[in-house]
Amino acid sequence: MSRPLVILFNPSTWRGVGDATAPWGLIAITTGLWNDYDVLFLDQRFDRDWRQKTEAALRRGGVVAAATTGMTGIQLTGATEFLKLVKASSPGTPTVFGGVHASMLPTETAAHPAVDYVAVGEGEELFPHLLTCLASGKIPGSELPAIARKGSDAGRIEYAHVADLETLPEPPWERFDLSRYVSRSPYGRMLSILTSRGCPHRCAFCLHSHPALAGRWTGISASQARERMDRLARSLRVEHFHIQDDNFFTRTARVEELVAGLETGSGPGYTWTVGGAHVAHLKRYDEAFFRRMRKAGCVRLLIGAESGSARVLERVGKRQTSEEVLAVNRRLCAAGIRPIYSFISGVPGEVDDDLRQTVDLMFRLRQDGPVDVGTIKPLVFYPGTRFYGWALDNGFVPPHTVEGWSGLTWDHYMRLPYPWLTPERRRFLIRLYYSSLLFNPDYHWVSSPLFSGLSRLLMPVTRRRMRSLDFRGAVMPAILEWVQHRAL
Ligand code: B12
Ligand code: SF4
Repeated sequence: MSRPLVILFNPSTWRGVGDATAPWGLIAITTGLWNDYDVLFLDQRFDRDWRQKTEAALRRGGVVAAATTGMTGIQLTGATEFLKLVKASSPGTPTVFGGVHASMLPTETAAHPAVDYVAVGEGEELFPHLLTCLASGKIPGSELPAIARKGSDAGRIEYAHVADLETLPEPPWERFDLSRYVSRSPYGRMLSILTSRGCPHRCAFCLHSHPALAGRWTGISASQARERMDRLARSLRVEHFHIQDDNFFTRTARVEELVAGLETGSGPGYTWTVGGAHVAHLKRYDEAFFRRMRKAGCVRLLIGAESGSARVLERVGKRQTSEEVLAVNRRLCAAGIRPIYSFISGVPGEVDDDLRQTVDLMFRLRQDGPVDVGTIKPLVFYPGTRFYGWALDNGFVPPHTVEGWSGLTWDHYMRLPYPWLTPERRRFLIRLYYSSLLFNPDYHWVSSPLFSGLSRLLMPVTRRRMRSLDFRGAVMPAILEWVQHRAL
């Protein structure tokens, strides 16, 4: 007799842009399944025939659940398409929605006609429990408080946590075709990975300001991280890892042990970038340690600088100062690690002077060496975050359907229902964003010789515009905006 089947679906992120990040969340929740279930794993970005495959699986029967993940924004379009297809083809097949968006808005997500169950929080232990219930024909009740369904009492839903990443078995990488998540990068064949989850900080725009997540951090050990990277490098010929942890540097001892292990001999044979670094942790390291990190393969760090204004940093709850950012920047540049920064605009209460200080910080960072100062991105108020509460108090009327949330991305900034921003202010923030993009001729997310050439040519104008915050008549930012909209 064939084993029960679970269908897992990863919806597309940006359509036109070749995002190849592996869906680690979905992969992680299969860890405990393989003994009892078969898994059909579909990724909308790669499986163009996902509809046919889903229908064929449902026709064969024995599907214990069809489940999707989803971040707020465009992924919700694919997620709901998938769930609707399942319900249209096989109304009796239980459907499950998990991941960040559903976890933040469980009752609303469960109200969707094509959703039976919402998995709230981390799924490694929760999902197998839910499947056991479904496979035996039971309706999950109070024994699974992190499962929401239609009519669930919002006050009783709990957020599921895994105790400690170190104690979880390694996800079964070999079960997946991970080669499709290996992409090209300036450092060779690149794979995104994670070695930790969570962050001890609570920046008001970030998911980690949600009460269920606040302060939590868990990571695999240095030796587990090393083994994971070595193994993936060997099996997939990976030359560069993009470590997408929210806050990789949370545990100093773990970082030091990992670096000590990797720096030996001629290095690990691959390089790595860290996608989530906070200056509050980086400031602990001196230049000598950064040199050791460079020897251990670290080539880039993506640092959330957010703002040059102390007032804004305080409002956000980002525990750092511009002087600290500059000091870390100098040490990283001296050690040969390339920093990439990210900034935000549209923070509640922000005035032009705050933005001027941000621009000033960007100019100062550039003085120390080859730095990608990054962009100043207009803030989107995501559900579950501290600023989301502020947005609701200030007239934001959120969508009330899953589909409605799919348009809530900064790419639709002009249309976001944020009544505290006039159309002129939005236009200004968008122009600032695209001008800041031009301020990065070698921006790693763009990597186009045409963009690099043009932005170098326009640098004197861009500098003037950024300094004066005057974008009237700015043609190039408008063209970039048009191009980006078409690509997304
Ligand atoms: C990789 C990543 C991306 C990738 C996409 C990944 C993908 N495969 O599609 C890229 C680079 C494209 C991306 C883009 C963006 N991202 Co992003 N991204 C991440 C990041 C760093 C890691 C995601 C991940 O793999 N996590 C690890 C896994 C293990 O966790 P997980 O996915 O949450 O899964 C667990 C649970 O949620 C649950 N689960 C998940 N799915 C399911 C499904 C079922 C059925 C069940 C039972 C359980 C379950 O179980 C899993 C294991 O415990 C997270 C931060 C983070 N560390 O999570 C941000 C994060 C998800 N991104 C975020 C944001 C804001 C964005 C952007 C808007 C950024 C921007 N300004 O442009 C864009 C939006 C793109 C879009 N809307 O399409 C926010 C999400 C906010 C929100 N409400 O959705 C996060 C949480 C960052 C943050 N700290 O605020 N991102
Ligand atoms: S430091 Fe980064 S990951 Fe941590 S709360 Fe702030 S923005 Fe989120």
